Amino acid sequence: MLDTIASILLTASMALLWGIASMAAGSLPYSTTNQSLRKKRTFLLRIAYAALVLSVLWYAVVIGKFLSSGWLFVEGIVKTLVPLTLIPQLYVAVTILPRLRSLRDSGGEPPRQEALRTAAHPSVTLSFLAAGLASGMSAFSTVFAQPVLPSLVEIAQQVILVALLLLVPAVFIRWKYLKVARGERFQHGLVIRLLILLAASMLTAFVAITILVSNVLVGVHASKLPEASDMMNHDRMDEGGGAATRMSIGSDHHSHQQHGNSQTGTVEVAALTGDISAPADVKFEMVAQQKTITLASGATIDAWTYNGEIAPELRVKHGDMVEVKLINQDITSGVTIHWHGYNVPNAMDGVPGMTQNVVKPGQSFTYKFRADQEGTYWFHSHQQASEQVRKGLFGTLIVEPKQDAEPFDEQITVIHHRWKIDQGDKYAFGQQDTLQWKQMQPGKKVKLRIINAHNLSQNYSLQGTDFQITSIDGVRIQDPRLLSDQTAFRLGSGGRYDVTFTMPDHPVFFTQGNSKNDNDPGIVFYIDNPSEKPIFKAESAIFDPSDYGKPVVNEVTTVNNFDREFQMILGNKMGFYNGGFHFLWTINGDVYPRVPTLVVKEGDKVKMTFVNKSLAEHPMHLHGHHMTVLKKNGEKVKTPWLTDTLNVLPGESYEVAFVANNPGMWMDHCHNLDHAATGMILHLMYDHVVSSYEVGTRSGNLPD
Ligand SMILES: [Cu+2]
Repeated sequence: MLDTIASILLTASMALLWGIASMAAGSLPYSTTNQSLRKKRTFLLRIAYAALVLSVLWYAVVIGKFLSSGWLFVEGIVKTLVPLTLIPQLYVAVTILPRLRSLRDSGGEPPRQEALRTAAHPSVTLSFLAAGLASGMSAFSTVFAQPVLPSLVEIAQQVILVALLLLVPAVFIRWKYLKVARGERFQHGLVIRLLILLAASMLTAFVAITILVSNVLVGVHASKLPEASDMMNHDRMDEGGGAATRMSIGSDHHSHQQHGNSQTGTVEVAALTGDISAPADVKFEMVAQQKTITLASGATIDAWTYNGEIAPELRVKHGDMVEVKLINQDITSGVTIHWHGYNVPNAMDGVPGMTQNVVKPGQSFTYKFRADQEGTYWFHSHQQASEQVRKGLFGTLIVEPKQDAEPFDEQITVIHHRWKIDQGDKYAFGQQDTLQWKQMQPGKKVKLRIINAHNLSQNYSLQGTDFQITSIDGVRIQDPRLLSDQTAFRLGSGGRYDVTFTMPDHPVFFTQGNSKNDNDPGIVFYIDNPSEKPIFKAESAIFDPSDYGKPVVNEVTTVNNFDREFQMILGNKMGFYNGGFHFLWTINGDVYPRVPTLVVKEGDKVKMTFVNKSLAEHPMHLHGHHMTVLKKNGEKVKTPWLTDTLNVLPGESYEVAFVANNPGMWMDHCHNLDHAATGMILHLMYDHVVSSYEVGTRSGNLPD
């Protein structure tokens, strides 16, 4: 963050100084006396040295970033902006500045022809201008589009851009030089000189605007999402450096053949249901419907709900065969149910256009799967999820242990959401948007199942008691140590923690952030006096899962050679998505559908590296698999842990791994659903899986 601000300030100042230097250089040939030539030259040299010092500082910032955060954080800059600025500046430092320093003082008036010729030579002003443009483009890029692993084409585009912008000034500068070379003196007064400068500037601006407008038009057009696309038509594939897959070999796969074929070994997504022949142990019905909901404070929301409720709970036993019939009553854009973090077979994953067609009003779809993961999960619609989840199309899925009931006296599910009401945003635990008071006797064991169901990452705190975090994203932590109430914990969007404590002989307070406001959601556990709240103490630490409990040991924690390795640089830029101009959150510099699809073979051990170079947190959610976190910021974590939604903070990098053991086509996206809605999405695809679903407005399947 600091390095980004420093880079912006430094490159912008460099651009300014080089701009002043080029204007000063342009005025050298107008000198009528040796004294004025000398004065202008001295001024020019000072400005140029200052610009060079700033650029050295900027390179130092880049080197500092490399040393502190690693190569992946600077690769894009080093491969584009550094050479772009270094080349003209080196040229200035090595050839132009010595020439200007050696301008001979002829001692007479007016200045000698030779000195004026040297000063007017086009290479002088043009190289200053080039340095200025390169610095300006670097500042622009740092603000609007941090470069990520540029291709040769992109580098060529930048060089051509600089050349085009220099075209008009070059014509003027050369005209002046030829005049000086012919021995003509400049008689222009200040007004004429300003007019010449104005004409040159306006023509250059015209070129710049033409380039900008054509870029915008091309960008708008190119970013429009097609009316229909299927997942088989990705032009861009990333095989993660592993053995060739069916996708690159070609075969029948990439063509129009879209049905499973036992001879070629391909299988259709719709056939990936898992074994659901057994009768259901539990059956539910979920009716998607619009409903006006009143929050605890009295505020009302025009919600979109399942069963007319906020966060209905599905509670089942580990091992149950679960059947959920989704019926859409009146949600016009259609709905689905995605089982967040639950690694169901692909056909049950609830992503419209990938694993099923969206369920339109009057239609239904039945999900059936074995509840073979115990723990705290949630579900939500994956059709235009940024809007539908915000409006309330979500619920909780609690899978209890098969036999022994858990030794808790009280289990509370806290689904944290942010509602849009007329007055703005309102945080709530489900429907409870104000403080709740719960009586609890000392010695009682309490379990909070905390789910972050809104888009922003959130700190939580439990005041007045030591506690344990007993599971992360539904997965139990072995030997979790006690944490003091001075430890806050942070959940990215979609993430879940189970938090347990034994009620002490004084009140306990669970709250979002460090809110002391009674109009914010929170739960006070009291003994007899329902008004006494613990005095809030600011936390001094934040829970770190990379050093907690017993390390996870599994198939990917012990391998050194992965079958495939993928890298995802999370960034931001100003750009276009589906014809609109947005502040984009990018993966490897691009947004859906231009981010390559990751292709794996069943059984592959896969490593993924997330590098967050952007200015925001990104909870990265991979469907269908839990990821084992192996490294954080380049260092092995003490306790590898399992997650389905890894919150990556700005400046952080993580290495995670998983076994490709759940064939299908899976989304992998940022669970800040507003980020996903403008393209922070990619896909993971097994090379033998084919699909006949399509995404786009034609089918109405809009799976962000
Ligand atoms: Cu994001």
